Amino acid sequence: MSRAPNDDLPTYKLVVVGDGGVGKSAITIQFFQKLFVTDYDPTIEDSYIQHAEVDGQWCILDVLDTAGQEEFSAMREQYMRKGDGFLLVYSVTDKQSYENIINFHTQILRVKDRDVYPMLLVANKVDLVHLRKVTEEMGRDLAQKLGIPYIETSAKDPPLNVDAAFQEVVRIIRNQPPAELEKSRRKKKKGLLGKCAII
Ligand SMILES: Nc1nc2c(ncn2[C@@H]2O[C@H](COP(=O)(O)OP(=O)(O)OP(=O)(O)O)[C@@H](O)[C@H]2O)c(=O)[nH]1
Ligand SMILES: [Mg+2]
Repeated sequence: MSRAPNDDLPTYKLVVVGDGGVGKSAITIQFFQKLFVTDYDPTIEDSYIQHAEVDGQWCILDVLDTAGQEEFSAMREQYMRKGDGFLLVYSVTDKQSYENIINFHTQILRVKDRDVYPMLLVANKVDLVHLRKVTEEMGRDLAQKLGIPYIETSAKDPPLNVDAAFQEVVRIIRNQPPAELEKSRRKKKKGLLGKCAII
């Protein structure tokens, strides 16, 4: 691992979400450790940190690999509050995981109290061509509906677009208009004033 030129770097907290078994840990471990984990060991919560260079600029990536299993869903709000950007992962072999993306998207916006937030739709396991149930078109349609970019990945060796997915989220975070934050603050204030007026 090459060292970053200095320690005064922006840190981006990325959070990987999606249903159980879609490959969140496989993608994260492939990115950080350059290996494919074949076993399924359900995650409770794991975090990884690493310097990374994206578009010639160094940063620190602090990645949280979350639990997809429903029994751990109570932890969601807490980690959503911490994230600067999110990878919304589903498996192209699992239609239910695709349909559940909307719930993660909605919950993130609600927790953040924003209309938009840096997110990337990640269609994983595209190497499993014969088991594929969610087409690229369906993925792109959903991404368009949510107003977020789309990427297809495979965590299996040789990996496809795994580095690209993390880099893309950093790009989305860096490129978000500063006005967005201000807009959501105003919205909040307006909401409070509105409530006062009713009372
Ligand atoms: N063929 C193939 N298998 C994958 C891919 N990604 C993950 N898998 C396999 O799918 C299973 C589940 O992967 P995990 O990464 O553990 O799934 P997860 O989303 O982290 O699941 P939770 O931690 O329970 O939320 C494992 O057996 C992985 O080896 C992929 O891109 N291609
Ligand atoms: Mg996992």
